[in-house]
Amino acid sequence: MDIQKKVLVIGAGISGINAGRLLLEKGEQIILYDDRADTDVEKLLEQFEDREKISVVIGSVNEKILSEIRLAIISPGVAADSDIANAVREYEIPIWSEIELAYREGAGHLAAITGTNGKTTTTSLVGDIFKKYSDNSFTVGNIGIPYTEVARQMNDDSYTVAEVSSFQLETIDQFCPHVSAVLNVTPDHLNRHYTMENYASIKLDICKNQTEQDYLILNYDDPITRKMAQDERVKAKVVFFSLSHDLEEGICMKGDSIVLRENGTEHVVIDRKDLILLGGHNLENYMAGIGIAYYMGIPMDVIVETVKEFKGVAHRIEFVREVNGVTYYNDSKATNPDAAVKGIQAMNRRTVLIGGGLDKKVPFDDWIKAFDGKVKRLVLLGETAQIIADTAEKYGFTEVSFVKDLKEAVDVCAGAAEPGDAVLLSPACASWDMFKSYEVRGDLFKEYVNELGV
Ligand code: UMA
Repeated sequence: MDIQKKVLVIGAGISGINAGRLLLEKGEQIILYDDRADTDVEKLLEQFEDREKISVVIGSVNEKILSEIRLAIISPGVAADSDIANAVREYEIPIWSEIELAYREGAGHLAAITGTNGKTTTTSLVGDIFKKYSDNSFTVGNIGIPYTEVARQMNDDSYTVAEVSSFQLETIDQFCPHVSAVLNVTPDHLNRHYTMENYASIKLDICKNQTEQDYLILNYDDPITRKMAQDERVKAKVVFFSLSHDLEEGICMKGDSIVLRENGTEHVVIDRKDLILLGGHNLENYMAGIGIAYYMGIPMDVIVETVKEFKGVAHRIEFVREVNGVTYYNDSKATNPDAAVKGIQAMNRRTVLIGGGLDKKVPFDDWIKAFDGKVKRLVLLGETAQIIADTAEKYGFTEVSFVKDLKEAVDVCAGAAEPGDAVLLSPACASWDMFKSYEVRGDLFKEYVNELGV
């Protein structure tokens, strides 16, 4: 990267801090920008070794600063059409996503996974497969480890899997995985991307730099991802996976087994009884993960061995504890209605359900319809509490409690549930109206559940 002027890093969360550190290591001068008026600048600077080469700007950037920079690295949480991004663009300064910077600094074999749901589980599975295959592997991105944190440790032999969100794909330039995957596209983040067409289109950008040598894994059962195969941006070889169709080529079910079919050859990969994670959505995650690892060149025996051992990720329909005959599950990762549909579908008993959170302007109808007589009481908190209650009422569901915080939610659930019931935190919304992240929300839920009856 040929940069004499400064680099502006937009957003001082974990992406911005790690992008900043990488740039400083390369000898760049950086300006770190954040909106938050209460940012503790001294504490922020403590996170960098080379403090002379960094300045922090809070609130807004003036013309002088803009004239000093030639590249901006944007954090995923900052919208590509935010005031700061627009100001940078007016000066014709390129804006790269944090993953773009990491990609240019990284090396080796790269797989990247996007989709509305299942991407963390699938990324984690592929990460485990890579780890079993090679001592030189990395699992990065939206899953929680910024790509820029480890990019400079990579070499030509490294195997990396990146979970990438639409926020991160919005400002890529040359980013090019050898195998990419779009698992599914359902309503999410419409407050940021406005329309489903735009949201889906940003997701498909994952493949825009791929060539005929590369692979794009798509879900055949999702009408949006199935149609993506015909998009003019797709140059890579398309491989479909399907839970409900028998595919001539690709990954699908044959009876109870997952099979991978390629050029007339069929690999019987694994029987579903040998899988730990339950539910159709997890079979899809397994199929996608198997396809991604296979087309990354990982031997099938390594794939099968890892798939058998894979136990899933925290905050995804995670068993917490049984108290007084009531089973508590943490599904804090259900940050949109489609994920929450899967959460409630996985319950096989009467359930007291906690929902609500940040308003992403997405409809809750499908989630409420999926209650299927199982939900005994809906305990609501956060920005969307009333919106969800109104939607529920539309479908005749009125067993609703409003609570001010998660602690009260757990107490109300403990009071409402009877032995044999489940309590499920599966909010259908992002956490950011009340918590720093869905992990913090899920950890707090587990903490409160663990305090019950003590
Ligand atoms: N900020 C601004 N202006 C804005 C918005 C934010 O200055 O308009 C500042 C905030 O004040 C804060 C910083 O930016 O100081 C936060 O940056 P960020 O929101 O980009 O968050 P990071 O801490 O860098 O974490 C990001 C991802 N966060 C988001 O996409 C919102 C993390 O994904 C990811 O794990 C991490 O990078 C490492 O790659 C989280 C997530 O919830 C888990 N993602 C969404 C999802 O999964 O649905 C997309």
